[in-house]
Amino acid sequence: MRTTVGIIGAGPAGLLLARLLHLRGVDSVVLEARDRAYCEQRQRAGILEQGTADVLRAAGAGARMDREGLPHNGIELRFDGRRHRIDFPSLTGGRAVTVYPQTEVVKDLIALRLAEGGPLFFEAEALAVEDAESPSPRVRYRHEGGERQLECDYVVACDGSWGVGRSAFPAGTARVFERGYPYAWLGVLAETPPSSAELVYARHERGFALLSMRSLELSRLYLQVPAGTDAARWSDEAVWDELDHRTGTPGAGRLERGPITSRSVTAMRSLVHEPMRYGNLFLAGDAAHIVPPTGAKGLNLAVGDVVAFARGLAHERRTGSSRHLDAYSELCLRRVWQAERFSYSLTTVLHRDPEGTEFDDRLQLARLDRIATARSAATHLAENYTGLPFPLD
Ligand code: RFL
Ligand code: PHB
Repeated sequence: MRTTVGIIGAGPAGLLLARLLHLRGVDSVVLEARDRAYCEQRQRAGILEQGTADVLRAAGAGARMDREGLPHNGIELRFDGRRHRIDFPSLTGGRAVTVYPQTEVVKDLIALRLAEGGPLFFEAEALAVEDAESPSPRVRYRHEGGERQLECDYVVACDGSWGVGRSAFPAGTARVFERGYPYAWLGVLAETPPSSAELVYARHERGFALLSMRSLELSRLYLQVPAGTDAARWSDEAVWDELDHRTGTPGAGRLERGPITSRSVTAMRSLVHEPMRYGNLFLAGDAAHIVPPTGAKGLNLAVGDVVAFARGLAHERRTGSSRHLDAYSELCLRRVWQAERFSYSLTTVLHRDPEGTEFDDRLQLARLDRIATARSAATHLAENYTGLPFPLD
């Protein structure tokens, strides 16, 4: 099989890239290791930056998001018995975010891809990218019991943090910058209306807690837990009690409890793979970088990468100049490092470091107090949370 762009992975990055290329008249083939139901049900992100929502609309993938997504104009910080709201539009010249689950973004993009008739193969696992430095790189993959080859002009590995794309960089051509954190998130999905209209980020002596949502009927809740925690060891009652304890402030009321339908523990790490290109192989999304989830940046970074690739390729086709495509890695990495910085900073100001000292506690409170009292500090948070400009914007 032959195509212009071979895309590995049908997560948000791969699916959106296929759609953006289709709209620019560029053919592509998407190879996805898992089945469709798995891709559509994997519980992950919930927050779309302003720019991400705009890109989905421009790609014709925004209709259901605009009907069912929830526009959010702010978040609430809770710390030291205080509640403080950050109002996005007034601090950013009108920008906001949308609560629309990643599962739904993925469903919408899969439906569009199948409707437009573009090739999307499920249960097609890429095994290796070969001849990446040549003008015709290949993806070797397994599908329907046999091994096959996809010949391409470009390969974009959108295969997440454990994919094969990264391993096609020969030794010495890339560097990985990485950082771990001594804590993790226990995330639960609960069949109960969100107890607050906006997301609540709480810093507490016993650890961080986040009250989020998937819809007006479904809550998504997170607790900081020690790295390596077994989710099964937390009873439903213990989860609710701890959420109440960490998010409770005078006047906040108790959380509305409901059945917990899923639970999982997510490790926290930061990782950047530099560069994001080798020859005609490009990395996009989690394949190139990981952020701790606190800043809600992962999916939005993935969108920025594939927008940059699609714009760069379209520019080359239109003008014959590979200038933008050549700058892909550099342009994406600038935005990636800004998101790494923001995610790190929000993570470390809100989580309890088990090795931390009382001095660190005081410093956290001082940083939060600054956000609550200085417009410049609140503006900084709001600008980063609602999203910095995409490459080539
Ligand atoms: P994905 O979604 O991991 O998709 C990669 C796809 O590639 C497939 N694959 C392969 N296919 C073929 N051959 C192979 N060899 C393959 N190897 C892998 C996989 O099956 C999969 O379908 O990566 P992508 O597209 O880069 O998207 C990235 C986002 O999924 C991720 O950054 C976000 O979910 C991160 N994230 C959040 N991001 C936000 O922007 N806002 C949020 O609110 C937010 N909350 C979160 C999050 C991630 C979380 N977890 C679980 C890590 C909350 C959590 C708890
Ligand atoms: C989520 O709803 O999954 C979510 C929201 C905000 C975050 C992280 C995760 O910062």
